[in-house]
Amino acid sequence: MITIHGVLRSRASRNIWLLEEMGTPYRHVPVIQAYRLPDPAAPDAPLNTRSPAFLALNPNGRIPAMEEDGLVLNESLAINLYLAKRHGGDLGPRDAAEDGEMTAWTLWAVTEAEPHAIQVLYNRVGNPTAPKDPARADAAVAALRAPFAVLDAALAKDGFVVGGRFTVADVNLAEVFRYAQPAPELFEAAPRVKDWLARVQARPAFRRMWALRDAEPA
Ligand SMILES: N[C@@H](CCC(=O)N[C@@H](CS)C(=O)NCC(=O)O)C(=O)O
Repeated sequence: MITIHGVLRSRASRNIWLLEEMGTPYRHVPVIQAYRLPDPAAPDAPLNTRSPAFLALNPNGRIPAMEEDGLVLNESLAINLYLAKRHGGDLGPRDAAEDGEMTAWTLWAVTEAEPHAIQVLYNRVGNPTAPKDPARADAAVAALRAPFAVLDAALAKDGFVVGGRFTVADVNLAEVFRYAQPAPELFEAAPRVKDWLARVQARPAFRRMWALRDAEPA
């Protein structure tokens, strides 16, 4: 049985979306971020990212973590690549070339886009640990213009990034580009990215994940 540790109001959403796409049974343990608790070390505190039981799974103290058959994996996007290859059929790669492309898009998302996209989210919507900084949001938007143009061009051929079909690469990219949604100007300048994100977020599996996320305490 696959277990995902981490509340859905975290990068664990990526894994739950993919698992809902695959229809694979899984167990969900809602480990919460320590910074969201008044006293994470209190005896009655819920399981959190500083709990010894969780640190044994991920010594970085970050959610998500995944367990399956004795394997423990950290890093949300690596977890998705593993799950897609092991259980995902055509959501995963059909051959080594597609494997390379899916890995490349995933690493591109996490290096070129995520550091800026998260700043858009934090500084236009809210940051759990610091006040909003509009100048920082604007700088992040400026830095995202080039990655948006690259993805927009890649989507021109058939509307997906790998293999002409919806894959784990789209899940991994979409979950990073979602953080930039509070900057609509980026999407207006990249209409294929706008259309693609709307299409993938309209998928029943994404909607199911989002409903589960909305059901969690804010
Ligand atoms: N690169 C990691 C980042 C994980 C991460 O930063 N998780 C956040 C929640 S989205 C977290 O656990 N924060 C808890 C904390 O900092 O105490 C991944 O993608 O899994």
